[in-house]
Amino acid sequence: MRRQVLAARAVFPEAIARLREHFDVETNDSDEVWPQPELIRRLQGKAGVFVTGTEKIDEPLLAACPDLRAVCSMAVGYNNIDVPACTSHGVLVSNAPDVLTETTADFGFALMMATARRIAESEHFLRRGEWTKWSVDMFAGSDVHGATLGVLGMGRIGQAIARRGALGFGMKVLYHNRSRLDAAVEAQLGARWVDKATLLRDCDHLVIVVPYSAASHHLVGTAELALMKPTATLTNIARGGVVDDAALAAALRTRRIAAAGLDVFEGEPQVHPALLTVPNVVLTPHIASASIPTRRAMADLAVDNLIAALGAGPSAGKPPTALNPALLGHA
Ligand code: 8YV
Repeated sequence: MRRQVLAARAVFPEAIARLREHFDVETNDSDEVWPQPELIRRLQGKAGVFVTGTEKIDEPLLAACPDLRAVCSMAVGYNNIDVPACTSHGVLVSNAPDVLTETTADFGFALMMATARRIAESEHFLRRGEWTKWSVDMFAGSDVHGATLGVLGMGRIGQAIARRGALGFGMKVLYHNRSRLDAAVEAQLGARWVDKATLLRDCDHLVIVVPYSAASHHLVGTAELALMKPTATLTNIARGGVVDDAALAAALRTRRIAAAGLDVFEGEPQVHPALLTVPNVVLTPHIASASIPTRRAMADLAVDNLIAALGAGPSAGKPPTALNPALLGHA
């Protein structure tokens, strides 16, 4: 009998077709995020599930879905999945690293530049019909080239941003990360490790790229914003919750820092109302990885993982990007 899997969000038809070569597939054609009881109900009898960053896979769900053997996500961040709980239930988990690194770094850089050069704010001004004359300091922002870039979180995406800054824009690159990079990698990126306070104090443009966890909750709040230059910008492409959005909105309103670019929010898709009222912030709806080729590659990688995790396809038993590979062979 063919095994059953669930695709918990709508995804490219080609990805679903690949799953259908091996499994009976239930899809989410309305693409609504199912409430937890509904997700649990639909997972009954399913051996695997294709998820995105919007599904919560936790202990109660796992306890209620005893047939589940694989949870394969098309996101690189997996704070929505309790991996240790999955492991203890014998459920293989995979994420989607690497395929989105460069696309996400492009977007982080674009958001940082839009923030520094006040692109959204000036566009809104133009659309409102308020542009009646040129003036010398109209929407004058700060330079990106030659400035000091601060990267908070130096994983794959952080490194790709550092490379863009150093090689493309002649930026001085500082970074803070729990673990330091090898000296050779630091030299290649032209990046220097500093403690978090020094990073906040010395950078002109802070880009946040740390994964969300209890340890990174509100990593940047009032105290950290107080250390930054009043001319500095902050860009968050990591996860909502890494930045205290209320504190950031206050810092933007009082011009404690110059501007911010945000692609992720606490409680998204809700956005802190105070952020919607300050002009010096560029807001985007969690789209840093959203180029068509990259979203296809992310979906394909999740499908590869799901097929292999459930013992089918050419890589049967060897899902390429498993997060709890100790379970391999038990799927
Ligand atoms: C995704 C992301 O768009 O990969 C991640 O961790 O945050 C984004 O690339 C989203 O989570 C897809 O589910």
